[in-house]
Amino acid sequence: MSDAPWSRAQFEAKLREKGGAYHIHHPFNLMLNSGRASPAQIRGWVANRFYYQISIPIKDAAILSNCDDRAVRREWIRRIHDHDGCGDDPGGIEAWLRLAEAVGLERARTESLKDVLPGVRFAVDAYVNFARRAPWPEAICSSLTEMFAPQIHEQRLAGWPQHYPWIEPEGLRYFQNRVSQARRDVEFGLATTLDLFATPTAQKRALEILQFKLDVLWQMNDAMQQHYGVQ
Ligand code: AHQ
Repeated sequence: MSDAPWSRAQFEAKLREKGGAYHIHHPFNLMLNSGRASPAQIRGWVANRFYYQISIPIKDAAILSNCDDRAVRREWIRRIHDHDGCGDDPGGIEAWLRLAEAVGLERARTESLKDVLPGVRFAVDAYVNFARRAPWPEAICSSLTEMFAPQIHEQRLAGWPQHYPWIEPEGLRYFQNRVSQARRDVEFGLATTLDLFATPTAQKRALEILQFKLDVLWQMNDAMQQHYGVQ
């Protein structure tokens, strides 16, 4: 690498260039969002992704526990409320359980984690354990796969109602909520990453961290494709 760091714009462009490896391009997701998934494949995806959803606030709490910057903690704690709920808002985990019911999964079955595949569990646990031991700026950087998330949520909202009319529309509320939450998350996470990864070595490290998280999401889909198949 040259001895001069990338400008903010160049650094952001390098991060966004990694979107080609985002799981929106995974065959299992392409099947889901093009209307080719069977009810069993959708139920499998919802049951497995539930493990990711309940792990996110644990991951974010790990970041908070490592973070000595009060201003960052004030921002980051909102993510826990987004998932666990706060006040009258039941939160994203509850919304995911509504999605589970909407696709025909029993709440108790979903919460039992009985359907969570080893490959999904290991990938999610790798993400949580990374956040536990990495310096908090690195863990913040790893959340930046959400730069690409609004598009995947919008794809589901646009396509699933006609692809899968058997799914109760109320179940899709989680995706609706995430479009704006992801945008807000990324605004803070990206600005923090662009600020704190300021040397050529640090910027290269940020790209490696983002690739790790892209691999986590990709591996989850690999495990689901292997188990539930793709047509
Ligand atoms: O629903 C998702 C979510 O709450 C989060 C939090 C964030 C993080 O902290 O890593 N990433 C993330 C993602 C969610 N949904 C995924 C999807 O495809 O529905 C996308 C995923 C991400 O892009 O990291």
